[in-house]
Amino acid sequence: MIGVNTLQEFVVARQADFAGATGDLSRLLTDIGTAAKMVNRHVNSAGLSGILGVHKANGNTSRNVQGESQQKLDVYADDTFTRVLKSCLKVGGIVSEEQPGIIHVDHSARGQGRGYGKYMVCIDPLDGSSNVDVNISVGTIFGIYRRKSPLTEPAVVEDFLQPASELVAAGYVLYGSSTMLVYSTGGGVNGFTFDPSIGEFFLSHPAMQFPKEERVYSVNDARLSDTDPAISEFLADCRQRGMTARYTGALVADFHRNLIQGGIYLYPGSYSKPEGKLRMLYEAQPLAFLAEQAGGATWCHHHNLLDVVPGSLHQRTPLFTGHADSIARLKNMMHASARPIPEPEGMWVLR
Ligand code: AFP
Repeated sequence: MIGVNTLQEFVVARQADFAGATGDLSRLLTDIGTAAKMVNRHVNSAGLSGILGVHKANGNTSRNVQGESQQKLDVYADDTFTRVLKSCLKVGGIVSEEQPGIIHVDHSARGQGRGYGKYMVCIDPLDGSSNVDVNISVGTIFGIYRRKSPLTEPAVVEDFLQPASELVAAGYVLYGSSTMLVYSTGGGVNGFTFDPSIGEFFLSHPAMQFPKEERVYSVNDARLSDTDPAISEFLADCRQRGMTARYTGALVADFHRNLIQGGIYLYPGSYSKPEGKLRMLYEAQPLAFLAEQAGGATWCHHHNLLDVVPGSLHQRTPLFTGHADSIARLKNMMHASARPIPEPEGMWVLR
C-alpha cells in the first residue's frame, strides 16, 4: 500500500483485493466521503451560520419518525447524505434514522441507468445531535447491504432487514477535534483524517485494532436503575481493574475513543423497555461490524448482535460493544444473572 494516501486512492486500491470487483462500492464509499465533507463544513461553522438549535416547520419543532425533536443540523445532514447517495448510480434504496420509510432510487426515471442500484444504505446522518449546541463531537454512521430483491423493482423492507454479518461495508464519520472517516469492507478497519486546507481525507489510522488494554467504560449511569444488576456488577469489576469512565452522549465518539484506547460502550435495555434506545440499522449494526473487524465484539443481552435479524426498519436494540475481553466478562456475568432483561418478544429471528 506504499504511496496510497487519500481516501479515494485507498478505496480504489483496496478494490483490487476483491476478485471481480467492479468499482461500484468504491464509488459509493467515495461519495459518502464527499457528503461527509459537506456536513463537516456546516458542523464546523454551526455557531456562525445560524444552524444551531431545533429545526422548525410552520412554527413547530420538527420531529423525526420516532417523535424525537430534530436539530437544524439533523435536517441538513439527512438532506445532504440522501441527496448525494441518490445521485450514486449503484444505490437502489436508502433508509435514514430521520425518515419514516425507504427512499427509493430509480435511475432509469432520470435516464441515468438501468432501474435500481444494488446497494442498500442505512444511515444515521447526525448521531448525537444534541451535542451540537454545546460544541461537543457528533458523528455519522452508515451501513451498506447488497439488495436481495430484483434490480428491476423498487427495494423492499427485507432488503434492509439483514443481520450485520451480511454487511458489505460499514463506517462512521466523527466530527471531533479533527474530522475522521473510519470504514471497513470486511478486510480490517482503516481511519482517515480530514485535512481542511486540502479538502481531502488522508489515511492516518491504518489497520485499526482494539489495543490489548481495557481502559474505558462508557455508560449513562442514569439508565442503570431499571436494568440487569449484572451490569452494575460488571462496572464495579471494571473500576476494580482500574478502568475509567468516559461518556459523551454521541455513540460515534464513545465508540471511537474505546477503539483507540481500549474500552466498552454499554446501552442496556430495561425491564420497562427491553429493546433499549439505540437503533439497530443505523447505529448498532454498522458499529458491531466494525468492532468485529477491529478484533472486538458486540452483545445485546442475549445474542451476538452480528447474528440478529432486525424485525423493522426503526427497530431499537440494547448495545454492548467494544473490547472482546470486556464483552466476554460482561456476557459471563449476564449469563449468571438472577434478573436478566427479557428478550423483546417477536422482534428478532436468529439465523
Ligand atoms: P441523539 O442522536 O438523539 O442525540 O441520540 C444519540 C444516541 O443515540 C447515541 O449517540 C448516544 O450514545 C445515546 O443516544 C445517548 O443517549 P442518552 O442521552 O440516553 O445517554
